[in-house]
Amino acid sequence: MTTLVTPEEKALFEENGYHVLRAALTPTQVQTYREAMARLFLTPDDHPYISRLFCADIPSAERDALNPRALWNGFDLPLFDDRFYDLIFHPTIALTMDALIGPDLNFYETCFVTKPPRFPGHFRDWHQDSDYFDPQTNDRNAAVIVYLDAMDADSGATNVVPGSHKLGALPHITPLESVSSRHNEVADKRKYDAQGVTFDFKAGDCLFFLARVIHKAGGNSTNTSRTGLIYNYTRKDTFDLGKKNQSIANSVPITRNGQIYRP
Ligand SMILES: O=C(O)CCC(=O)C(=O)O
Repeated sequence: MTTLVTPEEKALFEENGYHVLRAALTPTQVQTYREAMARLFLTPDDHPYISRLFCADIPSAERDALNPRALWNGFDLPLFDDRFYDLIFHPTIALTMDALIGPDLNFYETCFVTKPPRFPGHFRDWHQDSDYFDPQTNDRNAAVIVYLDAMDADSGATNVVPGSHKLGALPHITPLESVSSRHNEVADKRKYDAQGVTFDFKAGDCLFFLARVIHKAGGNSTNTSRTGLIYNYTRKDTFDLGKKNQSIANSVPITRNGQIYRP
């Protein structure tokens, strides 16, 4: 098996809490998931699981024609398209995650985040994903963002605060701005602006980061939507000590002994 993560990259991941992998998806694979997202964007209002999808408050006239409901976030993606289930087992992604937080992974949660045209930089502001998951038996819970569109500092690229996983669990609040995600964010968020770093992502690139790393979605000042698929994995001995996460595919075995698990 090819080494997907070098010892130096693993050491940097433990130090900074994140790892960038370029071209994890082929252009054909990117197209497959873009088509699945295009279908999800057209989910009708009477779909039984519509409550798993969230709309941004964007006037109809300003919406992206391909995303008429102005969806910006959604969970449990396999409810909407089998292709989102397949992605969980993508060998390059799952085995890279195994090398970073494993050995031996189970699945935890699926979601997407779309940054529509003129998405504000504070809309999905600084937070730790672990605020939704704590308490867990250990910190081996990490997300991978799979970029389906190019994103840079002006078009929605994710920002991370290097080393911030070492701060432990920080207090979170509901955003105070009138236009916002209404999702949890760190209480004193503006102090992280100067510490954040971002990247120039191409479609098919991936960003892996521990659930305790402080991160945010960048603003999008362009005229086109930018989407990332965000999948969380845990090491198999990472358990919820509070309410059990009941997301689709939660606790499904993904890697064992350095290989993709196949029943
Ligand atoms: O899409 C991004 O760039 C980050 C989104 C995010 O952090 C989240 O919604 O938890």
